[in-house]
Amino acid sequence: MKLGIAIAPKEALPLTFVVFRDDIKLTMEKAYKLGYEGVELALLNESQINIEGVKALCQKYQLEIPMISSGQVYAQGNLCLTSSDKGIRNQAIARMKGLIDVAEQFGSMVNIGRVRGPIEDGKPYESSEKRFIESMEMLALYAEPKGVQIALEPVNRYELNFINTLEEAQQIILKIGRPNIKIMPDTFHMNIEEPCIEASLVAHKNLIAYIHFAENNRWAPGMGHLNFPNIINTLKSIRYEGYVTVEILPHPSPDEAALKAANYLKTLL
Ligand code: LER
Ligand code: MN
Repeated sequence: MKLGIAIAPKEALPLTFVVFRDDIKLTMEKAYKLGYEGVELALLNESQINIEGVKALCQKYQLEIPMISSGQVYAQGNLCLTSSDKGIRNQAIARMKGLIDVAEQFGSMVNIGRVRGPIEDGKPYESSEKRFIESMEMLALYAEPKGVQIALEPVNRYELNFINTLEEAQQIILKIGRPNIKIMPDTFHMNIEEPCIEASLVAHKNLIAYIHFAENNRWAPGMGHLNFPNIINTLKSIRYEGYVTVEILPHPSPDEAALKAANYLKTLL
């Protein structure tokens, strides 16, 4: 398994769950010094980074960009894939295609977390689901020739009322039927939604492509009550070899959170 850390450009809203919201060069240097192997970039749109510049930083600091994440597209851009407003839906699809183009440049995946959007109030589940399935099919077909995988992230019920568990993600992936859509568990959400974190990881092992690590309180692993030794042993037992990326609050400070997470997880991985 490889260790990653989620970061965002300086302009990102505080709602983004990243450790560092700062100059990308500075945070990539910090990630490298702390022993992280990759950085997940949370982007609002494709023009937020200079691709060649970030490629050079990846070389300099021996870092990969395993994931381009899209939480800001929903949190800041208010765009989502289930919207009954066709204009908003099309803008969300266009925005995600832009992020897929960025992902192609770095050999990254792209995540679909909150940007999938909610089941709209008072409207039937099936119509939101249908819009989501159609949008995902379009995105998967766009991403496929670029070699980009799309990672669908179950999110807890207090943040979104659509796709809360790994099983719900698996069922909808089967309905979409595209081979480049996988599951991206996040231990913070799993702690709220899954009957047993370890059992759910085992049951969905064939679809898991990437993982977010955060404590029950969204602080760094080791600062809450999740059993990370057990979770990591389970991931080893299913031969998971992808990234575990910390997506945590900058508590007590960004530098301390990044250091605590790295120190704790390196001994376990
Ligand atoms: C938000 O809670 C989260 O986990 C993100 O990765 C999903 O957009
Ligand atoms: Mn997450």
